[in-house]
Amino acid sequence: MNNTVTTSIVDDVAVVQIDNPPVNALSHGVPEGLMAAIAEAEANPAVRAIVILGAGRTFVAGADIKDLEAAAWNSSVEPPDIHDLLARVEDATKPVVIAIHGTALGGGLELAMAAHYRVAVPDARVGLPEANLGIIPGAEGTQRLPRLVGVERAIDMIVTGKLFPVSDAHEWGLIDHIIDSAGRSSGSAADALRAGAVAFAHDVAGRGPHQKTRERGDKLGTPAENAPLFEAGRQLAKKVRPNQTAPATALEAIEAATTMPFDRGRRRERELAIGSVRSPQCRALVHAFMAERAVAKVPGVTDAPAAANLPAVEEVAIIGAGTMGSGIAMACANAGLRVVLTDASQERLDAGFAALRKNYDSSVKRGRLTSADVEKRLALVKGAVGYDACASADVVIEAVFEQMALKQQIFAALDGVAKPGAMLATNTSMLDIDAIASGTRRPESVVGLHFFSPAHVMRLVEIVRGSATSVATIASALALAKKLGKVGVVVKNSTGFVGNRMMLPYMYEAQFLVEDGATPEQVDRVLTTFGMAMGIFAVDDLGGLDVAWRIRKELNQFSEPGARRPLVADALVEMNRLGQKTGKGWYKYEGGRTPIPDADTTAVIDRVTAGAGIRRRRVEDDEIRERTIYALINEGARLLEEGVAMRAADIDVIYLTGYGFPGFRGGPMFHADKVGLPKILERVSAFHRELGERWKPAPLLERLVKEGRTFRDYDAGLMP
Ligand code: 3H9
Repeated sequence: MNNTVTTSIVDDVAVVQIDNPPVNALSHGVPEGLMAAIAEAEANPAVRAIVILGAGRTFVAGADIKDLEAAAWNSSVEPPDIHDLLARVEDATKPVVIAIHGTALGGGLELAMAAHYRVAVPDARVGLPEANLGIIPGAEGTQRLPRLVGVERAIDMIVTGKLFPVSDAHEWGLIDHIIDSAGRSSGSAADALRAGAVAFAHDVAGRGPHQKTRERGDKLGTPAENAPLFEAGRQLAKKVRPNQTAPATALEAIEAATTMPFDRGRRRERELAIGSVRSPQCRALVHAFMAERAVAKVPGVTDAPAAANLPAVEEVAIIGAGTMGSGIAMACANAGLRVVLTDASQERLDAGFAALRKNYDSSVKRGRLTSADVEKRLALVKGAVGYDACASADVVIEAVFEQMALKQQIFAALDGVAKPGAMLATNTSMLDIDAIASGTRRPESVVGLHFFSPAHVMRLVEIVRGSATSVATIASALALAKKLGKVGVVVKNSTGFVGNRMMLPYMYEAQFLVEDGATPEQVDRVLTTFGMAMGIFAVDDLGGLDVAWRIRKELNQFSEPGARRPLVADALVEMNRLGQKTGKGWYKYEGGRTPIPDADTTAVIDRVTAGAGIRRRRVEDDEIRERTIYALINEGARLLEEGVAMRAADIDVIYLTGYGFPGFRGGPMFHADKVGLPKILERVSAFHRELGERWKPAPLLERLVKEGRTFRDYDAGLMP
């Protein structure tokens, strides 16, 4: 036995506990420990049943993702294989009961399905989220799940990768018993789980024989019954995971469960699982998982003494009840924080509350919240005109127009109102944090919290560190993002920070491609085929063409001699074709949100380019993909070198969580490594020669190529 698995005997039940923080992953040593514990319990005549449970916050979150990562990158490393453990559990001579709290995920649920019984506390959840990592459930999950819940449900669980409440799982036959601790007057939830599981195990010990899942076939259906279910599964995969390979592979494995005896089926699953682990998509998605967790750790901030004792955040004041302000209010109320939403007039405040109410109503319509939930959340939000109501807030978030003078005026006023130590945040997406902070006597408390629209939905928050922002303020901002269920990425103050600074060259390159001869719909098709959630022209129409137009003016962009200006975009704004809000932009909209290609846009493009002497030509899809995606990457390399982004992986997280970059490509910088930096540099250099200075290769890109290194090496500190 090892120290991650320990056994205690309670009455006639052996309680085997897995203690492998933080989430009891099945790392090396855990399966071995469990097998030894089962052998010992079988040999002990005083034991009649075995309970397996997890210590700490959860049951088992699956295979250790670090082991998966090692196997994904190195073909001489075997992917985790727990077949021996599963067989040992299922063939145990005494009944094995798995007791679930927190979550049973991936290999954790697969272990549970090999046991004879599964019990859980009411708030536990279960799922097979392997597809999120680009792999299939490879510990016999594709074989046992359809036996327990039927083929249709198994397909849904595995393709979506969703987590389900145990009440559902109980209904489907996946969980045998829910431990109701409501009547208990004392003791912790862990005590309730342990006591409930022991009582259940004691009870079933006398019953026998104990069903082995692998011997069941009653829910597997016939080929004729299953054919339409697999077809529906393929359609579902296309819809929820477009371009991803793991769901189709998983369907093949589930199909094997329905056509082969268990042992052959599980061998087929293993072959398919190994293929999925070795896939580029697995590498990319595991990178995305790890990177998302790595951004929460900022050297010099989260490990600093100041981060150990942060003041609690209970109340947030928001200045500006527009789209962003009311979205942020909703995000805060959803996290249980008290909110004071303020604006300069009652009229604007009323509009903000109306927007808040509308968003909540749509959550109710979609079945995400009950009316009672909504009322509880709305009760947390109070309205006020003027700044005085910000006095009791722990955090003040300014979310007004992008106008420096107005923001400076607000921060100066806040200085006199906000309580000492309060975080003073601005939701600016472009402006200089230091200039905003300069009007206060407490620039150390000023930070950028760049939320993305709609703020109650989008997961990304860029946390912008000004030159005076204190370590405690940054640490508090990270903690706040986590509390809101968002991914906070710390970046340095710079025009457009990371996300928007990369976005502009990407967007303008797309516009130049259209001027050169492509169409908006061709560019958008190439980008969505690449995997972007939306095409850039559809995005521009959604946000409004006037946004970038204002930025062009405010920043005096394209003023350097010889710079190419986006002429068509300017012309569309001048014609008041601002996008969805005016019914026309790059596309036209007929009442809905669906972009429809518009002959009038083509006419504008023809007129403007002819006037500028641009000879339009046929533009191939490859050129579109390279000029847009490589523009992102080249700018990303500059941001890294300037220290605006700390790590290449931070840029990836920003693009994955805020800009619709496809997870299965791991983010722009990860994608660059995969394409190969020499190839990227070669194309960027060619564009530099053909298209001008905007394509000047980033010095870091040149350096990495010269040294034969990647962005991943750069992050690992592997620079010579
Ligand atoms: C699998 O099981 C394959 C099988 O089919 C075949 C096997 C033979 N391993 O997310 P959090 C770490 S594939 C290692 O911030 P939360 C995470 O890195 C696996 N580490 O917490 C972080 O570390 P740190 C299928 C893991 O409360 C810490 O735990 N399973 C693993 O918001 C806290 O994580 C999954 O895909 C792991 N499996 O959410 C489940 N999981 O503190 C993936 C987490 O150093 N995990 N860590 O930054 C999750 O969905 C969430 O982490 C969970 C907790 C819901 C568990």
